[in-house]
Amino acid sequence: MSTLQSYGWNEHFLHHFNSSLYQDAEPARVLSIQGFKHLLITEAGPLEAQLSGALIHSRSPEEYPKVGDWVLVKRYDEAGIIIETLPRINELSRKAPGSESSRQVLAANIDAAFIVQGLDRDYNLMRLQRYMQQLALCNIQPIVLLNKADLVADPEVFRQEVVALGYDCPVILTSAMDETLQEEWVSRYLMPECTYIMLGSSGVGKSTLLNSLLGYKRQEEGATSTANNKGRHTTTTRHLFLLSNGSMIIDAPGMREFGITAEDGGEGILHPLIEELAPLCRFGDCTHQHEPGCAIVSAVQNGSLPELVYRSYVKLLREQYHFQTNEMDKRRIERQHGKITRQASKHRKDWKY
Ligand SMILES: Nc1nc2c(ncn2[C@@H]2O[C@H](COP(=O)(O)OP(=O)(O)OP(=O)(O)O)[C@@H](O)[C@H]2O)c(=O)[nH]1
Ligand SMILES: [Mg+2]
Ligand SMILES: [Zn+2]
Repeated sequence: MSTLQSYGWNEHFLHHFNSSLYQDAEPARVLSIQGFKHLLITEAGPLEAQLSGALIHSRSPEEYPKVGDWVLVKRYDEAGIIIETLPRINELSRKAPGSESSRQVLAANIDAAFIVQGLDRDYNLMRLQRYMQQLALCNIQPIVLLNKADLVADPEVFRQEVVALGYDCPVILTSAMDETLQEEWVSRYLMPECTYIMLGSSGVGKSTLLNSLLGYKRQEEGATSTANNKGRHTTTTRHLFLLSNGSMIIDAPGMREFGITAEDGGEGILHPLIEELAPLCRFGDCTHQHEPGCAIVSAVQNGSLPELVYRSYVKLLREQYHFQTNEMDKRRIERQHGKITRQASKHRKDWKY
C-alpha cells in the first residue's frame, strides 16, 4: 500500500486531484498545524509547508486547510507551499467560542468521533448530548467512550444511563490503565484507513488513551496532581497519528465550549425517537413545547422519551435558533451594506466624484 493510501487517500480525493488545475502539485494530508507551519504527510514522507498567499486571500478561514484535510502542495527546495484544499468529505465544526454565529472548523475528513468523558468528575449527560447533536449535524458517527472506569465501583451503571438516552451509537467503558478493556473496543471500532478524533473536556484522558494505543508515550499527559485543576490544558494543538493497526486518531485539546451550529434552514435535532415522533404532532410547525396534540411532549409524559433527552432537545433547539437568527441578521446587514455601496457608486457616477 502506498503511504498516502495508508493515510486514507481514496477515490474521492483522487477524482478531485485529477480534475484540479494543479497537475504539477502533489497531494498530501495535514497532520498538524502550528501557527503558519503545517506538517504534512506526502508519498515521500513528512514535509513542512505554508499556505500560499493566493490561498489565504481567496478563501475564508473555514476553508483554510485543517488537520485531516487533503491538500495540494508544491515543493520549493526543502519547503512546501500549499496551494489548494481538496473538497472535504465532511468537516467537524462548532460555534466559534465567544462568537454569536460564526462556525469554526476543527478538523476534516473524519470517519467517527470519540466523545470521551471521565467517570471521575467529568461525566455529564447534557454535555454528552451537545456533542451528539453537533456530530449529527456534521454527519460524523459518534462513539461514546467512558474513560477512567477504574475509578468507580460500578461503571456499568454509567454506561446503562447513556444507553438509555436512546442514541444510535456504541457506548464503551474503558480505562487507560487497563489494556484488556482497551483491546475489546479497539479491535471492534478502530478500522484501518479510517480517521477518528478524540473529543472531550480537558483531563478526561484523551492523550493517555492515545499513548496507550500507540504503545509509547508520544503525547504529553496531564499530571495527576493537576488533573483536577479545571484551567489546565495539557494538549494544545490537534495532531493526527497513524496507529500500528492502520487506523488514524486525531488527539485534540480539551474543549471548554462546544457550541452547536445550525445548517441553512435545517431543523436537525437528531435523536431517533424525536425524528420518529415529530411527524405525528397535530401541527406541522409544532415546536414541541406548548402546542396541544404534541407527540413528543406526550412521549415524555408517558415515559417513552427520556426527560433528559427532551430537556437537552429544547435547550439545543433554542441555541440553534439563536445561531440562525444571528446568521440571518448578518446576511441582512450585508445585503443592506451592498445596497448602500451600490447607491454610493451610482451617486459617484452621477456626480462624477
Ligand atoms: N485513573 C485513571 N486516570 C486516568 C485515566 N486516563 C487518564 N488518566 C489520568 O488523567 C489525567 C489527564 O489525562 P490526559 O490524557 O492528559 O487528559 P486529556 O484529555 O488529554 O487532557 P487535555 O490534553 O488537557 O485535553 C492524567 O493524570 C492521566 O494519568 C484512566 O483511565 N484512569
Ligand atoms: Mg491531551
Ligand atoms: Zn410536537
